Amino acid sequence: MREALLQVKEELGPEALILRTQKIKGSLLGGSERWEVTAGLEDRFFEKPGAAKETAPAYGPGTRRISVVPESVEPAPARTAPVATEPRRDTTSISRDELRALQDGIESVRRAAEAPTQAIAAVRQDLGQIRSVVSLLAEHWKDQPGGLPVPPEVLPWYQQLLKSDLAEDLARETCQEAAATLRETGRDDAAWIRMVVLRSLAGRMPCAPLRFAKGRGAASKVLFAGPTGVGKTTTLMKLAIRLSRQDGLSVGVVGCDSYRIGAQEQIKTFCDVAGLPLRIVFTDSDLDTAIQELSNLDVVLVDTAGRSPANQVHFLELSTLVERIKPTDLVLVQSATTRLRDLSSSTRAYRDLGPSRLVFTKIDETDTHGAMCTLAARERIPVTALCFGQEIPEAMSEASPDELARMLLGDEDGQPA
Ligand SMILES: Nc1nc2c(ncn2[C@@H]2O[C@H](COP(=O)(O)OP(=O)(O)OP(=O)(O)O)[C@@H](O)[C@H]2O)c(=O)[nH]1
Ligand SMILES: [Mg+2]
Repeated sequence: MREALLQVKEELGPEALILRTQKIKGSLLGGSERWEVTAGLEDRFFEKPGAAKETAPAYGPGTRRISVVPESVEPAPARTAPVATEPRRDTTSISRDELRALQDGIESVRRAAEAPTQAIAAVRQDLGQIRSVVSLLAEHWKDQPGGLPVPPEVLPWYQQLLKSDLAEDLARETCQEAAATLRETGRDDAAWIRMVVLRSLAGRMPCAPLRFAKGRGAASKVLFAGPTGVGKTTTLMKLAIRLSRQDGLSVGVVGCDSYRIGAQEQIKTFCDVAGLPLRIVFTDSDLDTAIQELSNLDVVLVDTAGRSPANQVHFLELSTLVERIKPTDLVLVQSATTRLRDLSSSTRAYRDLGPSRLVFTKIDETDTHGAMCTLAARERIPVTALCFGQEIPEAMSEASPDELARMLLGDEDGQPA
């Protein structure tokens, strides 16, 4: 019986329906006992799209009658007799084992037939849930003054930007501008929508490299400032190596951090290894001398102690230092792991010192980069470099608007998560 059912599945597939099973006894002339299973497929499996429905019985075209002789009861000599003779059928007697085998077989065929149906049911259920979430969202936005914040075609990107912690007003303006461009171009395929959103976002990200002239005779002075422990000294070291090794500039370092234990060791070890001239300063006159001595180099990088903007005495010291050095560029270093509120308040405090560039560090330590992008866009201080690790100088790249935008939107061919 099992063999017959397996043959049914093999010939007609898992959709096969068992119409009838019958045990056929062997005849006196030598025919062996066997099972006959009549199975069929619904007409839909045979219809061509658009073909007129026939009046044939529902299981007509695919119906098969399959007879199987059970191995255990096959008598060897019976083979000699012609099998063309119609066997005598007895549909009344069936053993308990045979009945169980029959039920098992029917059950396995039923399960096989139901498997795709269950998968479709699961997808339907998921779709139903998604639909109800979307309608809940739409309901929520409907009650907001003005309805949806952005047109529906860019709504998923708007949500993606919010998820990456970009400020709501920036996300909304970005997507509204993108939607206006989409309307103008008349294209609405997914890749194009992403491109237009990326352009709109990149346009809000101010970036500018730091470039220095060679052999000018007067050193450009670049001062690094920022909150404690954000990676000022590490960034300075990365830049020092880049400028000296890659750009071929003569670079000197001034260490002004006499505050933190180990700060001088840190920068001294680095300069020894990198072969760069270093001056450690403690007093104003030390500072004047150091700057004077290194003034014939192309670039002098000045490391300062981390200062909390909340500590007014420390901050005053830093202001005095900046006044004295009059740096060509003041690089404000901020960590990408800091939340927007703190980034904004500390940047506001450093504003008075006139930062000309921003560097974001520790990008490797967070997946959400919206806060730092919001800061750059709002403060309009050009971002010059992005640092994403402790390795010197590898873990640093020049910042570009496209790169910042991609950090929020995800991969090239990706869609909103
Ligand atoms: N993961 C990661 N760690 C970094 C990055 N930049 C710096 N660090 C690490 O952060 C720690 C502090 O770095 P420093 O360069 O000493 O920071 P700082 O701002 O000079 O610190 P203070 O001078 O004490 O204010 C060190 O362990 C660095 O290796 C970065 O981009 N990613
Ligand atoms: Mg430091």
